[in-house]
Amino acid sequence: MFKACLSSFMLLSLLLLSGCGVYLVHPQPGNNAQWKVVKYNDTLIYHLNNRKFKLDSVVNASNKQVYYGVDSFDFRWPASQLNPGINDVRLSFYSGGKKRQSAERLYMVSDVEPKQISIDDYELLSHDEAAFTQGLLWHNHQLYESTGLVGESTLRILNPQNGDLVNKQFLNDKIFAEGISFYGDKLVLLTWKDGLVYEFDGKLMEKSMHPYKQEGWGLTFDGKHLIASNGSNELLYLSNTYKIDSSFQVFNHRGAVSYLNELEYIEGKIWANVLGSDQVVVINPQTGKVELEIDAAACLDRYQYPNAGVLNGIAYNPNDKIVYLTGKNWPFIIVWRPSFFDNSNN
Ligand SMILES: [Ca+2]
Repeated sequence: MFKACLSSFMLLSLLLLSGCGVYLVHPQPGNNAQWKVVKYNDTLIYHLNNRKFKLDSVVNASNKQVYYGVDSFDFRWPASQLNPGINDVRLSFYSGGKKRQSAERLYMVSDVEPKQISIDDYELLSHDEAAFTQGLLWHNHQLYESTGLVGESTLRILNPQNGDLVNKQFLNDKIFAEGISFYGDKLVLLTWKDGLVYEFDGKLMEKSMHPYKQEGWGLTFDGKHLIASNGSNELLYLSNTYKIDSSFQVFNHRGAVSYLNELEYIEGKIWANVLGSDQVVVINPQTGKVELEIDAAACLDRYQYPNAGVLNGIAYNPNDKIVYLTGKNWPFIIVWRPSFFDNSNN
């Protein structure tokens, strides 16, 4: 008797562990192995294998919400209940006195389809084609640039009127420099995989060095916090000791927007270029939704400049509402005053 009970218990445990007996019919698994993509107006449909007993109730494990009176072998659940981004959905299904469980990782996409715009009516500044640009910013009427590669990393000050080099400092030849941002009067520099963040003064003199326990990509400042990218679809709010305070996911109507790289905080939004493209996405930091996609591909003739790499520099002069864009080994810096700043009354 004990043996029989034990066997039943083991079988039930196995069923619970494997989620056997109930499965998600819709949405179908997509080509993303990490999660299933869900849209706001989708209905999630769970199907009960055992057709003997109808569902009595379903309990959402995350908020303990109970759904009664299902009276069906299927459970239909509006996807609008989910949060934007990744949702780990664990549901318990009760029928015929038994409990079955399901666990799904679902990705809720944005309900906003980003407006697509290209860059028009712009001017060009000269840019050092040897500069492997990793960060760009405007501060106190000067452009600051960081360039990468081990043994070649530099910090530079450029004249925003013509792009001329004003100051250039070679950095520790062991590090791979990444994004930069001013934080008060400190110029903060991330490194890619060196586990370090450096502080300089506005004249590019090194002041201090601190641990940074992750990959460094882009960096910007929203007036209160430093915001960093790490190559994923997450943006990180950093503390004043360069630890992660909080983070949020970035997504559009198709799914997660990964490879976020160089950043700039512009008029309440975060602009980020997407590694491997000439596209800049404009992100609402309150929601993580991409609201605008700016395509800079037409600005650079890659046949004429075959050595030009990816777009990787975004800076902003808030006084004159001018955006500066450049890339790794680009021959110029784009100087652009977007007309939509006038339309939004900013
Ligand atoms: Ca920047």
